[in-house]
Amino acid sequence: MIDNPKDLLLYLKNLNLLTNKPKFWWPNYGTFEVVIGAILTQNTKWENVERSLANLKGFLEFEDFLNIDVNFLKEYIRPSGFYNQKAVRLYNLAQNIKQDFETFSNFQDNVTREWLLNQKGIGFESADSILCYACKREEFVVDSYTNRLLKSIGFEFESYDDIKYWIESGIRDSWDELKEYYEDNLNLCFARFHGKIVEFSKRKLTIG
Ligand code: 39A
Repeated sequence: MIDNPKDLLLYLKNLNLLTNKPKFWWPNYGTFEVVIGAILTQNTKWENVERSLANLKGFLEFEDFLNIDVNFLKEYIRPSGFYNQKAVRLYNLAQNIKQDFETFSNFQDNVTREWLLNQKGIGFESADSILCYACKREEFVVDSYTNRLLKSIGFEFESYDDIKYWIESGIRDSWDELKEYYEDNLNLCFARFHGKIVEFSKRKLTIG
């Protein structure tokens, strides 16, 4: 029986779900491309995002993306759906990063969850994806897969933040036991834990 986040992590870890995946799971971890992917993946499959990212070749760096024409952007990201809305939101987000942080590196070091949540089109999941995978912060991403998996093992929560707190505090409380697997890097642990949940769910596996 799995009754805490550490046991869930160790159960998933045993399944070797991230073999042949990048170390931090999300492709091009620590780059502006993650910000683009975090918006594009809303309400669509990751495979559609990959098609959009391939179309955006040459515009994936922050400084290049700032100069993209919005109408071209709309066409490039068409495979991920809601492309008119997502293009305008992504374009405005990039301009706001430039205005408030000047460089992407400064954004990575100084952006807050509150700043992200104040941007149009960024909810909890997108904000935490950007913080964890683009800005290398100790933030766990909760998504519908996480919700469903926890429900299947008997845990139900009232809000996004309740799940996030349960997982993050559970992992922090067991860190002495877990840190040897994650180079004593909590961001690496949260990045891989979320990645394992997504890969587990996409393979339609179940526990018990
Ligand atoms: N749903 C998803 C994903 N599925 C994913 N990968 C596979 C690699 N990423 C990065 C984000 N969301």
